[in-house]
Amino acid sequence: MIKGSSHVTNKTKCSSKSHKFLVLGDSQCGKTSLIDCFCRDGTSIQKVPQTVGCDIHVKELQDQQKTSDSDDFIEFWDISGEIVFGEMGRVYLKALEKDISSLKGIIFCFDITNIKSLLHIRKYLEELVLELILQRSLVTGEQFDDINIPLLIVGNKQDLLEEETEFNKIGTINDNLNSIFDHNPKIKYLFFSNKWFSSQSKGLDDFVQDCISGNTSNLFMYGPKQELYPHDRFKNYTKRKLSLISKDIKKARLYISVKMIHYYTLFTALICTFKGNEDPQMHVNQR
Ligand SMILES: Nc1nc2c(ncn2[C@@H]2O[C@H](COP(=O)(O)OP(=O)(O)O)[C@@H](O)[C@H]2O)c(=O)[nH]1
Ligand SMILES: [Mg+2]
Repeated sequence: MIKGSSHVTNKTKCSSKSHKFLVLGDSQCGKTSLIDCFCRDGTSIQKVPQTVGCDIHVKELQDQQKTSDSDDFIEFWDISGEIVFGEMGRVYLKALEKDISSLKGIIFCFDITNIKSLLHIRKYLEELVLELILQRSLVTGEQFDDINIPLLIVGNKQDLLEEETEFNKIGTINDNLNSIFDHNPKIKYLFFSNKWFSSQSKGLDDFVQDCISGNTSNLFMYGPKQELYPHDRFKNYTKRKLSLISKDIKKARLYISVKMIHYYTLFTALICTFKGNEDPQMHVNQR
């Protein structure tokens, strides 16, 4: 279990021992409420302030789970659903990219009373998560295709699920997830409600622990090879591949220019030396 701790807004601890999780999902789907409950060890509060920009919720790890003597902690990057695809969202994602190797997992939230918020998962994965994976491959040198990040899908506001429609709703959610993820057996989702979160926290706790310890065999891993909507996927995949290639070409061009300057300088120096040696001699002979 993870030890209870604090909730920090717009603030991050500076330590190499942070384990980062990105919390994605549409505005008002319950991201902040979920993470707030989790960081307060299930003590639900009914009203959380609306996220303006990005909230970073911090939770400490228990002593036995720390990888060293330093203060290990978890950071949940909860970026407002309204801004995540805009310029401001880019700023927060760029900040996250700076320490991209400490990104341990992604929690995608949807509102079970609004199925559209689940369907938007494609956009979040294709436009944001693949971008982060691309950055990671550029920073760490890992193969773009081989990078996978654990993904947890969470349906919030379970208390609003009415008994009569619950069965149909779960069927619709399953159908949609199966069509998006091509019946991948590892794809799982959890339901949560901030009204009875303490009894449900184990699912989220287990996911976080597995991501941190690298015990990912039972988790769903999302990466460039994951089939999502084959058409869009192919388009985005090609776009990213081209961007990687163009970055390589830029690097190669820079390398060639530096080498050319180097050889040009060497060549000119040789000519000068040669001329410098020859000229006095010629003058002597002429005289
Ligand atoms: N009934 C119910 N309402 C919830 C639940 N979680 C969040 N809410 C409400 O949904 C609204 C948006 O929640 P918030 O956490 O700010 O969503 P965010 O914009 O995704 O961060 C708030 O009014 C919350 O009180 C839940 O589990 N059940
Ligand atoms: Mg919020």
